[in-house]
Amino acid sequence: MTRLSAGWSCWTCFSLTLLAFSTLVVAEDGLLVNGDFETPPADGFPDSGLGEVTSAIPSWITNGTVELVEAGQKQGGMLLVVPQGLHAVRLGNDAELSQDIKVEKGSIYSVTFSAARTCAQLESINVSIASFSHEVDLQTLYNIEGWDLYALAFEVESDDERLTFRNTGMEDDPTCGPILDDIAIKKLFTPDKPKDNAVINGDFEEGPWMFRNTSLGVLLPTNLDEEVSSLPGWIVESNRAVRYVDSNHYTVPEGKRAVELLSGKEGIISQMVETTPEKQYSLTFSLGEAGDSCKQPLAVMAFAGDQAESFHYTPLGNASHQSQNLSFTAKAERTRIAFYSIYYNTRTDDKSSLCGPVIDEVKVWGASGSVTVRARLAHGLLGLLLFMYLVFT
Ligand SMILES: [Ca+2]
Ligand SMILES: [Ca+2]
Repeated sequence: MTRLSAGWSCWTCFSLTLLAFSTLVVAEDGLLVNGDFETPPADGFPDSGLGEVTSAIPSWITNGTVELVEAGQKQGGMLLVVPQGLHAVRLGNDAELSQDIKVEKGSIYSVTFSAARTCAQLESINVSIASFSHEVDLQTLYNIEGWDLYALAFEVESDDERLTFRNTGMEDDPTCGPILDDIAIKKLFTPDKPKDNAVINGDFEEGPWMFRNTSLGVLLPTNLDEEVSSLPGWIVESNRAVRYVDSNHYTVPEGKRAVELLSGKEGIISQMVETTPEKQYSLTFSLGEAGDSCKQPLAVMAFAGDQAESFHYTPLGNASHQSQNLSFTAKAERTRIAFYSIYYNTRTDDKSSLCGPVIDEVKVWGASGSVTVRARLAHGLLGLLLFMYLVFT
C-alpha cells in the first residue's frame, strides 16, 4: 500500500511537472508551425489550379477565401509568385488567416513574413495581434522578385495571443489578393546602453527574425513607437521602409547586421539619445556599401540636434565602409539623431530594385569632458606663467 501510494504520488509529481512545463512552453524564435505552408492538408494539396480550399490548412485558422497556391501556377497568363518552397497562401477579399501562439505576456515580439502582390492594384495587408494592428503597404516594390519580407513589432498583453493577417482590400477582381509565405516570430530584447555610447542598439545587432536562405533582407516599414520597434531603440519615421540586412547576403561594416537606407529622403531612421545640454558630442558611424551592385554615388544625410551634414561614400582601397563623424553641442536632455540616403539608388544589374548606403556602428559620445579638462589645465598653466612673470620681473 505504502509502495503503491509512493508510486502514485511520484506519478502525480511527474504529471504536475509535465503540466507545469507544458504551460511554460512558448513559441520559439523562428518559423511558426507550418509558417511556410509546406505541410499538406489532410486530403493533400489542391490540384494545380485555383479553387476553394477543400480542407483546412494545417495549424492555421482561416476565414473567407484563403487558398493554397503552388509554385508555377498561372492565373490569367500571370505566374503567381511563391516566395519560398512550393506553396504559399493567397488571401481573397476580406479573408483572414490566423494562428494562436503562446508568448510571454508583456514582452515585445517581431513578426517577419513574406508577401507578394498579385495584381497591379493597390494592395495592403493588415497584421494584428492583441490591441496592435498595422497596415502594410504592398504597393511599393522594393525589388524585382515581386515579393519581399517585412517585419512588424508588437507588445503582447497575455500569454495566449492570436496573430492575424487580413486582406482588407475589396478588389473588383476577387482573385487579386496578397500571397503570404514564411511567417516567423522572434522575441526582442532592448540591448543595454553602452557606457561610452548614448545610442541604443547602434550596431543594429538586435532586430527581427531573418531567414538564412533569403537574400532579400527584411523591410522595416514606418514605425513611430520607439518602445515597440522591430529595431529596438530606433524608429522608422518616414512613409517608406528601410532594409535590415545580414552578413550572410550583404556586406555589413560590423557584426552580422546593419541597415540599408532606401528611397532617398523617404526612408529615415532616427533615435532620441540622452544628452547633457551645452555639452559637446560626436556622432560617429560607419558608412558603407551593401555589396548588392548598388549604383553609385552613395551618400547619407546625418542629423544630430540642429546639426546636419551630408557624407559621401568614398572608400579607400578595398574597404567597403568608412568612418564618419558629425560634431554637435547638445541643446537639450534628449537629442534626435537621424539618417537618410541622399540619392534614390537602384541596382546596376536590374535597374529596378531599390538599394542604398549601409550604416552601422552608430555612436554618440561626449567630447566636452576631456576638452573642458584640457582647457582648464591650459588656463591654469597660462595663469601660473603670468603669475611667475609678474612676480619675478
Ligand atoms: Ca512556402
Ligand atoms: Ca552591426
